[in-house]
Amino acid sequence: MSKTPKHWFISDTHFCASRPEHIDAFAKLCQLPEAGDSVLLLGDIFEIWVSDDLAEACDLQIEAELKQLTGRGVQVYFMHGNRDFMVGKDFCARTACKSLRDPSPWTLPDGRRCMLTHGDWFCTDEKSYRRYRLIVRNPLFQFIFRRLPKAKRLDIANNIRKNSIKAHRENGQRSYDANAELIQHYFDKYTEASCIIMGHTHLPMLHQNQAKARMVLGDWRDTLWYACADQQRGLCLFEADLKLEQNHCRYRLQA
Ligand SMILES: [Mn+2]
Repeated sequence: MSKTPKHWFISDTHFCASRPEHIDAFAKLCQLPEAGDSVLLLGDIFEIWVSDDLAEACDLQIEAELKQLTGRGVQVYFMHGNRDFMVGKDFCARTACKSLRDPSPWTLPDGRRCMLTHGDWFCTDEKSYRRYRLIVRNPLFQFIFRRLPKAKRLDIANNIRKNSIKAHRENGQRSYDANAELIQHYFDKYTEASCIIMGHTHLPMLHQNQAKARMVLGDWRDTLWYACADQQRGLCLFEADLKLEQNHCRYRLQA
């Protein structure tokens, strides 16, 4: 008898060498999905990704976990965030992850139609970031960037990282939330979905407005966030400790 599949959603883990406990936690989390389940990585999984040929040791540990997941029959999908938008074909070939466009439609096990997105394009209140996004997501920029020498690429990446940290400090949290009008407009005009699942803002929450819902996944710091959907329970957003010993369903969208 086949069991009903589960769908797992994770974003904004920002994996980097300075937080090895997050990498250990990810290895534990990867034990939970079973063959036939889907894992959806919705952006900013890596703190920074310069190019597939410059993956660092901690990145390779994550790749190994993903390869192990896909190797035992779990479908893993990778969507770019604003930190790891340079993840490319070689990464997908090494891990057997499928790349997922932003946004992408998705149907949960209970039949609910969703829209998956990293979510940064909903954060329109932040002008300098909008300009940055137009440049770095441009295919011509990426074409040129990939052909620069390694040292130059690392240099540019480090500058991007520094500016991003600086912008966070100067703007504070507020301007980073999604634009509510834009979300409403998107629901009204551009999608049949009744639910958006997104990350990016680091403000984990289930927003519900009549029949429409928006689940925002959380980032990984002193606790971990992930969502899991199945046929019976609907979609739950969990917060767990770093050892994954205590998992609490903080928000739930009923099936
Ligand atoms: Mn982001």
